[in-house]
Amino acid sequence: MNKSSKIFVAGHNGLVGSAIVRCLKDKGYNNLVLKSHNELDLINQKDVDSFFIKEKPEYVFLAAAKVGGIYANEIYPADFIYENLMIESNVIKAAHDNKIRKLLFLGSTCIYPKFANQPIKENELLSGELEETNEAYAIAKIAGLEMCRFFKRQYGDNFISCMPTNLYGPNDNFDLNTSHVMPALIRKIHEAKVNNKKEVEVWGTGKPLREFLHVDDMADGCVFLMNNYDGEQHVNIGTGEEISIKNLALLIKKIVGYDGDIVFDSKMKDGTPRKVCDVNKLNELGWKYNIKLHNGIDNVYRWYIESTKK
Ligand code: GFB
Repeated sequence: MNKSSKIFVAGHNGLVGSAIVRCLKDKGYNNLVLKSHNELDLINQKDVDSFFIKEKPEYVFLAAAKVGGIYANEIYPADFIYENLMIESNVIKAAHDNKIRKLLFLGSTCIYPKFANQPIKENELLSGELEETNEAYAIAKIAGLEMCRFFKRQYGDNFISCMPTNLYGPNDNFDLNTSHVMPALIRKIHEAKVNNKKEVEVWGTGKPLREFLHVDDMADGCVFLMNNYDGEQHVNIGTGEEISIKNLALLIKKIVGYDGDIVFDSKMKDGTPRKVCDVNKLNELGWKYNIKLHNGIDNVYRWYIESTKK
């Protein structure tokens, strides 16, 4: 990409898309095409085709998706598989039809088998059964990365894919039912502190291990891949480090300055026991993450306080 390249960031208002826009602007890319959900419904193929014919972007970051945490995935599987398949099919096909220069598709490390060898290498894909709590989303994301791979193979389109690990950062979803664990615990522990609650309830056993990458690091990794990678296989983006949900809750408790108790609700599901990704492929390409977990959580907590000020 050069600084005046026309770049479409699909999903620019979300956690991931807004970070990619911040990163592109910081690096001096000033010709961005941004359409909100109301301006462009990516589920409607005719609207997507007309948009691409009119705007003719050169580069596309496909960050738009229907996303959510373990509970949202469990209660809305049909919405997760349908909306994500429609978004990715419409954008990838329109990108092909309009011969755009390059597209980066963003998936998630939940595409890997529940009991994949850890750390998870890219070639573990489709080597075993999926984690049932996010199977619908995972199948949609697997379809998206395979669609990119097959359009590259059949037509020579320069469509690449990356699989970020669990992400967190500003503009995250803090709704306690549909969010991921990081924003949920930041909000729950903050509200317990403010309201002098004796304890905070964490879902599951606290035993699962998760890897967390700050979304500003993820965005930097995506711009790096757009400029430096043209391979057929997808690329993991992560830190290669993991933490238990229990220790994550204790870390957030320390950062927030909450002195109540952390208790566990074992009626809620744990989901996959581990999903730390192997980041050697990306490291060997020349990119590593920067934002350490403690600093990242501190950054998001300060953003959350500012954004919830009355
Ligand atoms: O982040 P999370 O919802 O999704 O849950 P996954 C991670 C772990 O945190 C699970 C536990 O073991 C949850 O039970 N947890 C504890 C909580 N307290 C809470 C809470 O208050 N809220 C939430 N949400 N979790 C997601 C997939 O899996 O990974 C998505 O469902 C996506 O589709 C994402 O792929 C990257 O990490 O289990």
